[in-house]
Amino acid sequence: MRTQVVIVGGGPSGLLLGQLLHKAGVETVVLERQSREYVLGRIRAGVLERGLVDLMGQAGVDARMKAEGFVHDGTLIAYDNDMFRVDFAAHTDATVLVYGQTEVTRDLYDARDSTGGDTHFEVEEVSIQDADTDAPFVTYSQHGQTHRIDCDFVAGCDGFHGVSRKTIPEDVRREYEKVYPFGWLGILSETPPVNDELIYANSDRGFALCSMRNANLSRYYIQCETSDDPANWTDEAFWDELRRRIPPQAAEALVTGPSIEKSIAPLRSFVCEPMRWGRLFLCGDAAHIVPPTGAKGLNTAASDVHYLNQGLRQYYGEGDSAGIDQYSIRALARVWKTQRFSWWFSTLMHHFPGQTEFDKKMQLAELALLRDNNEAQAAMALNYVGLPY
Ligand code: FAS
Ligand code: PHB
Repeated sequence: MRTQVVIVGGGPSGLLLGQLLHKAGVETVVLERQSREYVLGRIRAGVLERGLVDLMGQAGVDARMKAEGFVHDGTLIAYDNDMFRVDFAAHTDATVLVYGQTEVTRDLYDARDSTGGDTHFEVEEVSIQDADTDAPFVTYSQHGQTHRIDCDFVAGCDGFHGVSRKTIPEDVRREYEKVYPFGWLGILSETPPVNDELIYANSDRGFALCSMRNANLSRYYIQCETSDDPANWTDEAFWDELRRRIPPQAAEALVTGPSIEKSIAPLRSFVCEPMRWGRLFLCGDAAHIVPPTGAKGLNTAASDVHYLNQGLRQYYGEGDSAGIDQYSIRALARVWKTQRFSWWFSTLMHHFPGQTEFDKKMQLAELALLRDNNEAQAAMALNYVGLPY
């Protein structure tokens, strides 16, 4: 079998790239390790930057998100039993869209089906071969059969635990990592959100986040021990702890109900350089991970896809390889800026084990600056709505 671009990974990065390349007449094959149901069962990101919304429009997949997503032009920051608002519209010309990653992925799968995209689910033993030559190929097995796909390029969109990053030789790769000493325990509940905008809370008991998916589907997180287990938490214990971490006016307004999903995500900052090796390009979580505090994981995957889509269109459309040659440099320039914002916001909002009274004072001073200073709010707003591509 032969195709132009093999995309390893059928998550949002791979599917969005596949749809954008389809629009340019570039043929792709998507190889996904899990079943479609499994992929669509993951509960992950909730806030979309303008750049991702625009890309979904370019891919012709934005109708439902525009009809069902919630436009947010600000967010609340809570500390010291009170809250203040960061007004995105006052500082930027942009807003964010609250629309779950699950729905983004569902829309992209539906579009791929309708455009006849070739997607193989539940593949195993994917192996990227000869990526450092002009004739790369990918082998994989499925239902006991081994297959080979010859191609021009491979897009490694297979997430942090995929095979693509590890295909780049260790002596070529440089990896940067910071592991945070806590995780996020998240729940989904069929209850009305506590507020019509997100609430990020810094409390002495730890971080909390009040988010949502729609008018009757709320998403809440509390900072937890890295060794914690969702099974340790009854719904009642979760709600009680959440109430202790958000200001009284929010705690009193909280509508609780049974959780329909409960999971713990570890927090890490991670970047792999370069994001290209020969004819292999890394996109999204395959190349970088951020703590979800700044809602940058999915959104930084989108800017990678933007740069790679541009480069491949230039290659196939004009025979010019400048775009793909610049891919890693262009993508990493924005990756490091979203890493910085995610690290800054995570450091500001969480209670670090062993943090000193001085550390706490630094957090409170930074929060007071953010509350009172126009330029500090502008800097946060610009990063939150999404730096330009
Ligand atoms: P993904 O990991 O989404 O997709 C990779 C795909 O590749 C998967 O479907 C996987 O099954 C497949 N794959 C893996 N190995 C393979 C192989 N060898 N062969 C074939 N396929 C393979 N971001 C936010 O902005 N906000 C959040 O709240 C948030 N919460 C998160 C919670 C968790 C538990 C995790 C893990 C991530 C979270 N993220 C969050 C980040 C997340 O949204 C990612 O940034 C986003 O999924 C990135 O998309 P992809 O790059 O497509 O990677
Ligand atoms: C979510 O709704 O899942 C969400 C929102 C904002 C974040 C992280 C997660 O920063």
